[in-house]
Amino acid sequence: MSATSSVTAKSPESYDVVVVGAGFAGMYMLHRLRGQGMTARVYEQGSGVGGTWYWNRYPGARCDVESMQYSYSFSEELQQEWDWSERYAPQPEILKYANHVADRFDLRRDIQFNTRVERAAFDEANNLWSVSTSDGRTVTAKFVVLATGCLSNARMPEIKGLDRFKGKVYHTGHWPHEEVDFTGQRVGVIGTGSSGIQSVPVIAEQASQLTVFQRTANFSIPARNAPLTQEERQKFRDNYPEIRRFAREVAKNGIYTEMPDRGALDDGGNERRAKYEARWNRGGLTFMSVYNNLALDKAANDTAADFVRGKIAEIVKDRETAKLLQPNNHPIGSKRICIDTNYFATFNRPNVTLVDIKSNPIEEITENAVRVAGRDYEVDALVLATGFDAMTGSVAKIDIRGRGGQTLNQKWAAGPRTYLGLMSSGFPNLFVVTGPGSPSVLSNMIVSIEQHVDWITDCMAYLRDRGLDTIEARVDAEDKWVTHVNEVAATTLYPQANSWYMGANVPGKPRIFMPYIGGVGPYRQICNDVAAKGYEGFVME
Ligand code: N01
Repeated sequence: MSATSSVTAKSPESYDVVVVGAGFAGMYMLHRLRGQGMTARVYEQGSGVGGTWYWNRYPGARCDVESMQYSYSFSEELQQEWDWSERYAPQPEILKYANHVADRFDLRRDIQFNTRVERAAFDEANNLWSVSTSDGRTVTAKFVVLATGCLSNARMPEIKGLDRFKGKVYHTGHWPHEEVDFTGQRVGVIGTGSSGIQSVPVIAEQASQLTVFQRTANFSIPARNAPLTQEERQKFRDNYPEIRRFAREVAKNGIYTEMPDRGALDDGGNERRAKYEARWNRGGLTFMSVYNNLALDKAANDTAADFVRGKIAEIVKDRETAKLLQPNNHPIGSKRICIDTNYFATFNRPNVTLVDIKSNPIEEITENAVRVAGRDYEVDALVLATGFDAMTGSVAKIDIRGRGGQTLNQKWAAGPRTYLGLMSSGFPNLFVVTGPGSPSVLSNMIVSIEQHVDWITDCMAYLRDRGLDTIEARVDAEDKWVTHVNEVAATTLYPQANSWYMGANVPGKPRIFMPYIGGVGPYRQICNDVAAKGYEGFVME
C-alpha cells in the first residue's frame, strides 16, 4: 500500500483516511489512525464534536446506559480520571466528556467542522476515494470510514399544514443551542419514543399547558437516576478490567449486569412478580434481563408486559389516560425500551393532556393548533419527538459511488446489505462503524464503536504491512451474512413491532431488521475469527 507509506510526500489534500463524523466513533477512529502513523481528515457537519450528543439537546436528554459504562475504555487514564456526576449522565455532561476527549487527545487539529461530506466516489484506476465536501473542495483518500451515527438523521413527520404553523417548531434531534424556555407557553409534543418520554416531564414543569400527541404507547421503565457517590465511582474504577471484559465478551448488549439463567415461565407467579418488582425498583435497562427468554417467547414476554401495564395503571390516576398509555401492540422490548423519570406520573398533572392520535390521526396543523377529530388543540410551540431515519439515513444522504459508478443507495434500495456490518461489496476500502448488520443500536454503543474501530484499524494496518491496496467484501460472504442476520432476528420477537429497527417509521423504507441480534460477544468472536483467517470473506489485492 504505497500511498500509506509515502504519506509525507503527499499534498495536503490527500489522506490515508477520510472519516465522516466526529462523534464518539469518529473521534476514536482518528485517535487509532494516528497511533498507526496514518494521516486522516475528519469532516463534521456540526460546529463541535460529540455527534448525537451534540445535536440532541432537548430538555431531559440523557443516556439510558449508565454513565460509568457509557464511556470509552481505550485509555486507562481517561477512565480513571473522568468523574461522572450521575448514574445516567445528562446530555451536557456527555458533551463535556466528548470535548474533554477531543482536547486530551488533541483531536481537533484533524477535524474540519461545519463541513458536510456530500459525495464519495471510488476511482478504480487508482484505488482511491475522491471525497467532495460542502465547502466546495475535493480530497482523495485510500480509505473512507463512515462514522455517521445510527440515529443522526432527524426525521420531520409528514403532517398536513406543519409548514403553516406560526409558532416555534423544534425537533428533539436538532435542538437549538440556545436555551429554550417554555414558561407560560402552550406546548404540543408529537411522538412518544425515548425522546418524547424523556422530554415530556421536563417540558410539563415549564409549560402552562402541555398536550402530548401519542400514536403508539410505549413501554418505559423508571431510570431511578441519582447522583453517583465517590464510593460508587471508585468501585467501578477498581473493577474496570473485569467490567469491560464482561461487557465486550459476555453480555449480549455490551452492558455489565447479571446474566439471567432461567426463563420467565420457570418461576411461579409470585416469584416472578417479586423479581420484576425488584428490577422495577432498581430501574434501568436491566429490567429486560431478569429472564433469558423475554425477547424470544411471547408467553414469557407477556408476563413482563403485563407487569409494566399494571404499573402504569397504578401510577396514572385517570383510568382512560392510563389505558391509553398502556402499550398493547408490540411485545415489550421489541421497540427500544424507554427509560424515564416521572413520565407516567406527569399525566396526573392538571396542565398535561394526552391525545390519542392512533384512533384519530392528526387531521392537520393550523396556524396555531393541532387538529384531531375536529377539535383544535391550541399550542404556541410544537416539539417533534418523531425520531430518525435510523441506521441508513445519514449514509443515504451522501452520494456514495463504488465500482462501476453504482451508488450505495441503489445497492441498498431493498434494504442495507453488508458483510459483518462493516463493508458492502462493490465499495472497496469503505468502512461503516456500527453499520446495519452489526450489533450497533442493540448494544452499548461505545462498546460496539471501540470494537469496530479497533477491527478497522487493524485491517488497514494489515493491508499496509503487506503492501496491499484494497479490501472488499465478497458477494457470497455478504449474502451469507445478510441471511444469517435475518435468520437470527426471525428467532426473536423483534420483527413483530413496527419499529425503527425495522425501518417501519419511515414511509417507503424497506422492512428489514437492520441490526445484528446475535450479541456483542459472539459477534466480536466472528469478527476476530475472520481477521485471524486472513480476512476470510474479503478480497484483498
Ligand atoms: O424516536 P422514536 P426517538 N405522527 O422513533 C412518533 C435513541 N434515544 O427520538 O411509534 C405522529 O423511537 C412515533 O410513533 P410510532 C433510542 O435508541 C436514546 O424517541 O411510529 N407520531 C413515536 O412515538 C431511541 O429508540 C435516548 O407510532 C409520529 C415517536 O414519534 C431512538 O433514539 C434518548 C409520527 C418517535 O419515536 C429514537 O428515539 C433518545 C407522525 N407522523 C433517543 N412520526 C437515550 O439514550 C413518528 N411519530 C436515553
